Amino acid sequence: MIRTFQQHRLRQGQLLDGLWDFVFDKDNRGLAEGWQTKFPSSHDRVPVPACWNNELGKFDYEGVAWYRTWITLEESSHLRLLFHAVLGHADVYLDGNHLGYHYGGYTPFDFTVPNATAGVHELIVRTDSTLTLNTIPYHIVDWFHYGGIIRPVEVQLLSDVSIEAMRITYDMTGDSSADVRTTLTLRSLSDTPVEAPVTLYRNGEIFYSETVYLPAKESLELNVEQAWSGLKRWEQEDPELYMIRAVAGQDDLTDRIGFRTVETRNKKILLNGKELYLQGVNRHEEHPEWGFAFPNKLMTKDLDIILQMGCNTVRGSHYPQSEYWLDLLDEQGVIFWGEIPIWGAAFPAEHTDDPLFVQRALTMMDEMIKRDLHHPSILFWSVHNEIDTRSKQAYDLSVQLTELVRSKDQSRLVAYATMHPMTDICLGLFDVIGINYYGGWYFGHVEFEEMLVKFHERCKEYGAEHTPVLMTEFGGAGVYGDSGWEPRLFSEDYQAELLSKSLKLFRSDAKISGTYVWQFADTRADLQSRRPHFRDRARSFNNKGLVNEYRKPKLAYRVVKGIYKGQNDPYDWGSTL
Ligand code: ADA
Repeated sequence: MIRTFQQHRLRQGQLLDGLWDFVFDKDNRGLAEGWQTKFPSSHDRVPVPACWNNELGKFDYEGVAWYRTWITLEESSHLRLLFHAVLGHADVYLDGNHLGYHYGGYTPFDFTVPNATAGVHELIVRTDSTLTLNTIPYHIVDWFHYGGIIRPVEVQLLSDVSIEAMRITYDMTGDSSADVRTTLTLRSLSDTPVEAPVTLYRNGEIFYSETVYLPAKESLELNVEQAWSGLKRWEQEDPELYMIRAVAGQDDLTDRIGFRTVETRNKKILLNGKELYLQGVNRHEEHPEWGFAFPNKLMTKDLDIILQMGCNTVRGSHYPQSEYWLDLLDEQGVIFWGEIPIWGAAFPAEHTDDPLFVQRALTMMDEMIKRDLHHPSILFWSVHNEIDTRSKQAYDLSVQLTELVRSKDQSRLVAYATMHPMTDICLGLFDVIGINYYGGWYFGHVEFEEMLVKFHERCKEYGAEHTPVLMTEFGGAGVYGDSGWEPRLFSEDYQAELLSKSLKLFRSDAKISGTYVWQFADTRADLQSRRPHFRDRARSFNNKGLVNEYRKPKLAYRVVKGIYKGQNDPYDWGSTL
């Protein structure tokens, strides 16, 4: 399932899950040799959705690969092909015709083929996972960048009138009342003008209906504005959700919303007017067996573990995570920080303004907001992580991205994570500042308090004295199972002690509104054979997880849980770390 609930009851559709024909195209020979030679009889088959790097013998391939499957139509129909996520570049062909191209990795894209004929159709996808200086992420990145069709592909049959999009926004006008705007984009694929009855439901009850007229092959926007009362807010302890369903002619679409406000005041983040203290972890949606094609069942387990340790928030490091995951967070009242994969610890400033890179960044941001707009759990849209925010290029990129976000969605806070708190020139551009700080791991620990005093001074200089600050990353590696009597680097003991000390420090600073431990689970690091970076990643993993890659708890998990749950830290660390 893509969501935890069904989005369509009338629209027919099917997931194209299963084994697809598959070939690598190492030398990028493309179409020149024709479709048949692309799939010689010896071609492989791989599962979709999946990452090819998880299959035997394909571990370290980065580059072009072709996928093929077949679609059978009983009768002529309007076809919609919906790709929920394909890593990197994707070109889609139906019966040899190029339907289009998408660049991205974690957001959906779709193509409509009106009047597709009855019979069997060949669907081919060319993907390219190559990372370069202007891809997002760019080629140096601290996670294993897989390749493949990582989320489901859906084939839907559209009726003559279909619902292309539904956008619901609101302004709270009181504790339990809101002005609600619902915008439906309807599309006609009919050769003649059509009329369609439209009905909107809230939790199964009609709140609007009208008959609309659509000229042949045109789209129409229907705007409904209403004042709603008797609403229950989405609160962390009681996350009330509302199902909104649109039916237009033979088509339907359901989504889910929650009513809440989020604002900042005097360095605090307020949810429904109440001050929040955030206790969280950074979570990659990654697993050694599935890569980024993360199964729903494991999402439930991840969330159980995260809730059990007393978290009320998760940072989706470093890319848009599955819609199913966001649904679970909505249902459990867990706050989410969403971001796009601009990961810049080593990204040279002079490439940050490459027009193609900027264009890709804006598109990714736009697509993420479009996809996730209705999730009440998302409070933060974060535009980049650890880029060189001392540079003019990063400043300009931040201006463009923050402007885009604010023009698309004003119901959330615009954020970023900086690794240059003492030299950052972008502090004044955001609603929330995240600091990534690896004291005690990459450098000494103790300067932090002094640094923070100076940092708060700098915030004043940049007009950010009231901007809330979150510790968005901190931690150290602890190899699962390596424990002993002393906190050696890379031992579970060292990691646990470092996190205990860091958390106590950050939690004692009233100007910090929350913490995200780096990280929830160990994740695969980039291939060292492919690129010479991250050679300190023992086992080729980023071992800073509180649990290992199979979700087994380390000492640090128990220590952070103790702190987040307000119990005393039972460990007498006794070292001078
Ligand atoms: C950075 C980065 C993370 C991870 C971390 C680390 O802050 O944002 O993705 O690489 O450092 O482990 O060093």
